Amino acid sequence: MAKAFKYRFCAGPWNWSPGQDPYGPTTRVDPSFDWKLDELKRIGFDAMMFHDDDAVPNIDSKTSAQVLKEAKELKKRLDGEGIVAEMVAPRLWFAPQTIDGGFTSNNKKDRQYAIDRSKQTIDIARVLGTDIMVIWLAREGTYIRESKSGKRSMELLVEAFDAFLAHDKKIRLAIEPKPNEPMDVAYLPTIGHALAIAQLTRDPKRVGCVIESAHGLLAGLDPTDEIDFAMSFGKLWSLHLNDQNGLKFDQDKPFGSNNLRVAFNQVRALERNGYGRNGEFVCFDVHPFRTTTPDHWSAHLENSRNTFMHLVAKARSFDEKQAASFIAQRDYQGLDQLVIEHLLGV
Ligand code: XUL
Ligand code: MN
Repeated sequence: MAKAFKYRFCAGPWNWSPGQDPYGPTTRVDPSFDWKLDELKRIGFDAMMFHDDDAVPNIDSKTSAQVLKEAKELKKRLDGEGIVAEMVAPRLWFAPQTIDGGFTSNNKKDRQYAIDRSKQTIDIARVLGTDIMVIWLAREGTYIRESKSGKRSMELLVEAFDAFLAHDKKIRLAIEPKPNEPMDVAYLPTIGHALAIAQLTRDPKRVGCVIESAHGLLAGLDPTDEIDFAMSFGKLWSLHLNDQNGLKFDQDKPFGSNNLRVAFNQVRALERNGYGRNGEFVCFDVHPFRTTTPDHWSAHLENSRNTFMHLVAKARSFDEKQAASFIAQRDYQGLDQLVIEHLLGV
């Protein structure tokens, strides 16, 4: 474990959300992009992740030339501030064309909209200097399973991914799986599904994944296993750390907020596997609590980073020799208490 290694941190503009939920309106006035960029710098983060319409607002009302012009202006702006664009993701789930899904919609014209918009996202990524397009397959699934053929949906996903890989010889597709919400049941619910479908594409090496802790938990999995699995394939290209209290709506809680031990194990896996050594960023896909006032508007990000760094220290100071000895004796009771007391600092 190289102790001098410095993690680099990242967040998206949507992580300063203004407090709305399905049952109530915003509780804070949405700040400007400039404010968010200043705030990202103030808290010492290194990179910003973008949806296509974070990079170019009202994107569907603009021509391709206008979109690229604005992307170039943004790139200049980011360079001036010393901030890297970590990835760009097509925000397909807001558009009227995607109410029945994007790439797996039952309507051919609407599927084409999803493909064209994603190709444009790749063009934006190229301008912003990142080779990662994150694909969260928000509406690729069903409300009732009889409405689509699962096998046909897989073919449509592969067709779309192949179109993206052909559109740009350098782009890497990072699939962000999530098992449900907004759909009842999603296609590609786990990292295993994401990496399996990669094998059906024209260039499996350029199809990998991003893990979000909460999404793994929603699938009933331990996100640590998702990390280890993806990193066994060399395919964990980004990371959305956060937390989640059981199987309910996607909570995007601060990292470690709900289960410190699960967070510790995620950090330990990242340390063991050398996450970040190929330039990957640690992103926090977290949201402020609805009650947050504007003067604490970045606390969830700073706290997530602080918790992460405390857990890095805990991972590095964990008594591996003692742990190995418990493992050799199959004394998992002893190992269990070793972890608990280490986390408690006693
Ligand atoms: C949704 C989610 C998205 C993606 C980016 O649950 O996590 O914000 O991370 O599209
Ligand atoms: Mn995410």
